[in-house]
Amino acid sequence: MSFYEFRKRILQEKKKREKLDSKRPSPKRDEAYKPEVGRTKFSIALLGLERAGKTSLVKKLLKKDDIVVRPTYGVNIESYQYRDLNFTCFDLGGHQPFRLSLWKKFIERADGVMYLVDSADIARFQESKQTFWHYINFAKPSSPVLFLANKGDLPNSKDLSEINLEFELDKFLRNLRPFNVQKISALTGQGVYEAWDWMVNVLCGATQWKVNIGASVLSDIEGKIVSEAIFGNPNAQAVIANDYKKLKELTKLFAIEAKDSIQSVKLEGLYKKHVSHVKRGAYCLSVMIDPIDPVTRAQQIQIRILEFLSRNPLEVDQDLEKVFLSKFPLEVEGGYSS
Ligand SMILES: Nc1nc2c(ncn2[C@@H]2O[C@H](COP(=O)(O)OP(=O)(O)OP(=O)(O)O)[C@@H](O)[C@H]2O)c(=O)[nH]1
Ligand SMILES: [Mg+2]
Repeated sequence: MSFYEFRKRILQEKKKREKLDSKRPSPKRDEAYKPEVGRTKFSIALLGLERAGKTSLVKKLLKKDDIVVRPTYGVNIESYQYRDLNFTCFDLGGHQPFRLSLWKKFIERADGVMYLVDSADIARFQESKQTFWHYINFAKPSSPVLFLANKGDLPNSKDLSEINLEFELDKFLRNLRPFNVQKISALTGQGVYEAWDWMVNVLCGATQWKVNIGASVLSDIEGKIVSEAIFGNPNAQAVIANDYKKLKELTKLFAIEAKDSIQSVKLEGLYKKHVSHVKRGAYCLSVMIDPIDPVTRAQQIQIRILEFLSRNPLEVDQDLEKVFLSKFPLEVEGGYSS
């Protein structure tokens, strides 16, 4: 069968399926994610345009380094065992005919979704963004979604903050599902296991859907510190005292760097911790979080706090820890346990 005949056939099938789908009840949108304790089998759908690196990721996980990757025709279904758990990976072909004919039914079945983008292929960001936002609607309302900026080994790959802005990932702000963004390289393996761990932890309920914030600094756009806080008990505070000093310096530098942009986000590493900076309008807010926590979640919370502060300027000199914990008690864990 020629490619065009094949395409014609799947478009016909797609029309038939859409007719059937329109008769099905739509899923509830208000169910929060609840992990099922004791469950050991999960399915993960791997999505992304062709050449994003889905098959390479599966190959890396399965340690099949000797296999040459070829474009996926249809879907590869692979079993992967990790930490006594069994995963069925739906490695879907990214070419458009497969997106149209196959993606929806696999996404609907999957317990978790991973979306890969080639973070060096700027020319296809728009297409990838539209594809992501279109197909993510078919995921179960509560299933975790992990957005993977792949090909992080390439020198021209975009960093996480640029990917966040390009793909408008802030929109997950109003969404109940667990969501995270990570940078990986399916070729070198960089970040691959950390990414898988996040998905596994969310599916098994090991990671609460919370962000553990160790310290926070609010500055104005000149870099002048307006409010600051180290979270948690005095012991934990002593442990991070040095990092906290560094956090203040980094916040100032970020404020100066981001001065001319209306909004900006950046993620930096600090000894075994992450620092996430967010700038909106007149303020910059930085937080120090554990690398295991979802960075995107931290940034979403920061953006909401900045929006809150710009509506309520009189409360700016309030204790920052109180602002976090009173506005986001179910989402923010104050202080590190160490
Ligand atoms: N430099 C670099 N190349 C990568 C990386 N991941 C994948 N590639 C290359 O990108 C090309 C496409 O990779 P695939 O794994 O086949 O991509 P795919 O998303 O499965 O593509 P389809 O099956 O067509 O949907 C291959 O040449 C890979 O070697 C990466 O992290 N870094
Ligand atoms: Mg493939």
